Amino acid sequence: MIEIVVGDITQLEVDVIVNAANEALAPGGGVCGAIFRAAGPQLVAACTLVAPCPTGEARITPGFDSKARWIVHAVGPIWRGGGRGEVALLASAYRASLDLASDAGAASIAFPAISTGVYGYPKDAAAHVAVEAVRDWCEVHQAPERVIVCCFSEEDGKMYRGLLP
Ligand code: AR6
Repeated sequence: MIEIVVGDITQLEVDVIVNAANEALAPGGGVCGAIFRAAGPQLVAACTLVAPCPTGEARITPGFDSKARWIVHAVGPIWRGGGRGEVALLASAYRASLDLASDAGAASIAFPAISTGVYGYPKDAAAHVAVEAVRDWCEVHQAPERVIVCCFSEEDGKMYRGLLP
């Protein structure tokens, strides 16, 4: 049910790409920087209309100049050792993204490994949360049919594949 792809999320042919955003929905580095570059300047204005976005939630905007029809901006938690609700907040960010994509009528969605860069969430722990949250959501929803996790390195891709049947 979950597909693992290694590469740059902005190059994927999907209806929705998910951004690992900050609460202000402001342009940033990492995958966020790549997505803002791909979408062009209109994305900044669109984000100000739907910001702020509390941690664990998500917002949707058009994809503008990117290949995607929509961009879902999901705010994952900053890792603070694991005792500050990080697991629940990360799972919630994945679920909120799927809800928005589903409501928009998207048939496909691609996620990056939310929170595992600048926000410091340990990669293996985040992968478990991501896979479980997506699986649980897909068990009770029809669309989007294709759910992709886009890993930025072969090593990350291996780790995710190891969690799938
Ligand atoms: N395609 C797919 N994955 C990528 C790409 C890409 N083009 N570039 C990086 N990654 P991060 P966070 C991976 O730091 O930890 C931003 O400034 C990367 O290897 O982008 O949620 C925001 O504005 C890592 O595994 O997001 C926020 O302020 C993953 O994407 C803050 O960083 C997430 O790393 C969010 O931090």
